Amino acid sequence: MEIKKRVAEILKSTIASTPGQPEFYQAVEEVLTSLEPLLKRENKYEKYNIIERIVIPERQILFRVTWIDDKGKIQTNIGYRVQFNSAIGPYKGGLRFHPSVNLGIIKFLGFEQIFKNSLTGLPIGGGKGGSDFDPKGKSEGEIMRFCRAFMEELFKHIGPNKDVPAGDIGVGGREIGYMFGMYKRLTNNFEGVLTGKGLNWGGSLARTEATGYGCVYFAENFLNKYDEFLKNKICTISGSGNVATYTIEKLYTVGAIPVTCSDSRGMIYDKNGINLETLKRVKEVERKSLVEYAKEHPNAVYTPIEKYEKGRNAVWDIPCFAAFPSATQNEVNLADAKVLHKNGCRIVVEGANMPSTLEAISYYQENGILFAPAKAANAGGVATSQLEMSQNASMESWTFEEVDAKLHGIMKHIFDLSYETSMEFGEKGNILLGANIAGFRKVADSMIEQGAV
Ligand code: NDP
Ligand code: 2IT
Repeated sequence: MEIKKRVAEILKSTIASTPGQPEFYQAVEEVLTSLEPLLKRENKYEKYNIIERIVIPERQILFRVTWIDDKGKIQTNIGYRVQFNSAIGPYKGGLRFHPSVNLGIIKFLGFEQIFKNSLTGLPIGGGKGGSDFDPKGKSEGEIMRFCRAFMEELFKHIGPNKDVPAGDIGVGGREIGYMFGMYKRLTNNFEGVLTGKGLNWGGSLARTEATGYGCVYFAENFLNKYDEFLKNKICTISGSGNVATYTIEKLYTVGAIPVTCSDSRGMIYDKNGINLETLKRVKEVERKSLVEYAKEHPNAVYTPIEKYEKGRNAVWDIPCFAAFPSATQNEVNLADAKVLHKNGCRIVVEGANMPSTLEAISYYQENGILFAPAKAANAGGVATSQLEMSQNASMESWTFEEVDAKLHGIMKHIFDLSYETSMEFGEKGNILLGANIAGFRKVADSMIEQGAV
């Protein structure tokens, strides 16, 4: 059968068998479409039914999380862990705590993670998990009780050679700490079952910074191919969490000027550059809204989301050379992409997972905007998680400089591999295609070698 038709057929059967998961279909469509040139060239993937198999998780775990709030009332949430693919290593991927979490979201993230992890060149499979628990407005005690309750079930399904979760939206060092404590209590094992741990108890230096730093390293590798660079360039960033903060930090190091950040309530435009110290204090320490940032910096412009133009993200109105969407999925749509282009944006670097809609991606590609897709650009986080696993397994701890140097090397490897693969398929500079094909090939070939499992 013609490949295009076969891909359409698999997409259709995926939709029919897993209703109500639009984000998952979007991720599947993006990956399968870029695989078409490979599938045309090599018939082994069809022969071994790889595409049909790879879109189905090896296992998905759904569980009730029951915990007690500060008023003594019993609260219930849903917990998820999707163990998507273990062809090249134990399942690896973050946990997201956000009210929007559902099975489709966790599946899209888990599916993307398979190829991202493969691209790093490290031995890690793909998985993702989380809960619809909303950490906003919860007390410290409630966060701890929720994390303990979540681990009370999750511990049965994870392990250092089985599945190693980490953070994602709403899950940072604090939550990893509470979950690790509970895992240890339940299993009586001190082992590297989670990454993003505290530095006193098995965490790796530079893991906190890794995703954001990695995005900037990736952008520099990409731009260097075109004799361009970030120095003295205006950059816009969405989000103000882990990824956004350390993207901003590294942008300053390379001499760029990061002028925006945002959260779920609004955005800041600080034309002389975001004040990193205030940002870290307001978001990491005080856990408050960016309104507080605006109060301290009267020159900064704060726009609440009620004031955004309908169907638009106001961050992308600010003219920039490089845009780093680093908050959440589908935060750059076609209308946003058009404004970025009109204002002369040269490159979009995805810190978040799937922040661009399929229409926005096509628009970048048709209009000469360099596109650094999430699974390549933001892979520095999970790669450094694997470095944490490696240190745990060998009972070593490496210096910040050692880990950062390895991260540098890994981001260069991911870029080179994606770029070379784009050339191999006659699509020079199409990093989306290069990343998808290179990430897929390693996993798919491993699946073939491991037989019908
Ligand atoms: P954080 O929880 O640290 O920060 C998330 C930020 O995005 C916050 O500023 C939050 O606002 C904002 N945000 C979240 N959801 C929405 C929404 N629906 N609308 C508007 N703003 C929103 O998460 P991370 O920085 O860790 O993750 C950000 C993105 O990066 C996610 O897509 C994640 O999957 C991806 N990622 C994370 C990695 C990591 O190592 N942490 C690795 C690779 C990718 P508020 O403060 O108001 O909640
Ligand atoms: O999306 C991601 O790559 C992450 N949230 C990090 C996963 C990890 O295991 O470090």
